[in-house]
Amino acid sequence: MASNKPRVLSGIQPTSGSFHLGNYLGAVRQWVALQESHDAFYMVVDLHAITVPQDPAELKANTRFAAAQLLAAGVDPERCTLFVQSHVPEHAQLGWIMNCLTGFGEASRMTQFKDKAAKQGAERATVGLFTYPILQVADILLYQADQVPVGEDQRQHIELTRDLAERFNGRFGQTFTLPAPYILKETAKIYDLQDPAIKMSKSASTPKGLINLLDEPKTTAKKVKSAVTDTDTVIRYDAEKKPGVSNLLTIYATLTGAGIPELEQKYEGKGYGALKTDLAEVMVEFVTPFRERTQQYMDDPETLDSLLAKGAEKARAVAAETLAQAYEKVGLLPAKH
Ligand code: ATP
Ligand code: LTN
Repeated sequence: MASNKPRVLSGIQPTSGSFHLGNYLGAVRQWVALQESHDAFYMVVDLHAITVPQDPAELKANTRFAAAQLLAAGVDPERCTLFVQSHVPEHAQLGWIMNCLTGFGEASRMTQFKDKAAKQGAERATVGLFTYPILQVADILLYQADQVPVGEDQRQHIELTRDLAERFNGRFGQTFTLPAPYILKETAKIYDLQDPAIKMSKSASTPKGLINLLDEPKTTAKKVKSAVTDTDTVIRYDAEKKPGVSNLLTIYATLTGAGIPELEQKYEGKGYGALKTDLAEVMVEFVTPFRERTQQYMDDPETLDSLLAKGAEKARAVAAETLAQAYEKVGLLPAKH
């Protein structure tokens, strides 16, 4: 049945065995909230994951791990459509159309591409990595999404999506909805615990600043306790002057629902040690059941796979309709049935 709720769509890559805290606070948490008020489509973007070299067995395992973690975080297949990108071939198909609409210079300006290509060395970066954002455009437009819940690092890709949707609509007639980014200011960018000037990322130079949700809770507690702060002692939110402490306050506030002013008051006159000890405990309380739930889904891959198959079927019904419209508009001759 068609829903009259606004639609959201987002994706996460199965490029690691565990989500990190930045993924959760920046994106997945919003996915869970939005499935209540929106017609939500969430996917594990395995086609995006192969834009960098992958181990086949690991990719397969990580795809299930990603789905299991989404379920453990509260993504509910009864209230949204959860699927794996490669199960819906329309993504690659619309991706091609979008490739043919994107300027070479335009794609060259994507900062994530530039960063990732620089990391690998220009010779080793693939054309797939170059067109990564364009596949993301297809992901979003196929579902006529109104909003896309992501972290700050994805803003430019959503802008590209709007540009290409407008271009297509202008050239071929109204076809695609222009999506808006859904980026919560407070958690748009979670920082590395060892270097609060850079975003928390799975490709961090040292694992000490990266909180993986599936790490041993003891490891997590240790990482929180050794987070870099500053030489001052006052616990106050000031993203510019006190980025380390501010990051810890953001994490604390988001996980507990406490306000930042409330936390500042609670820790008035107390040292960083007290804040870190308490936050370590909050983290452990969060990750312990999360790991258990993820493991339960992993222990039953058949159920997991059939749940993903159902999701793909639901997704495909929507995607196929949009793709047929796009093919028709572009002038591709329909195959005779
Ligand atoms: P990484 O930098 O770890 O490689 P990514 O952006 O390539 O992350 P994805 O798994 O594709 O990894 O990201 C999933 C979601 O998590 C995206 O919406 C992204 O914006 C968000 N995200 C990633 N890191 C952070 C962060 N440090 N703070 C807030 N959101 C983040
Ligand atoms: N590039 C995104 C993952 C992604 C995505 C999407 C996000 C692929 N397709 C569609 C939102 C909508 C990232 O998080 N690195």
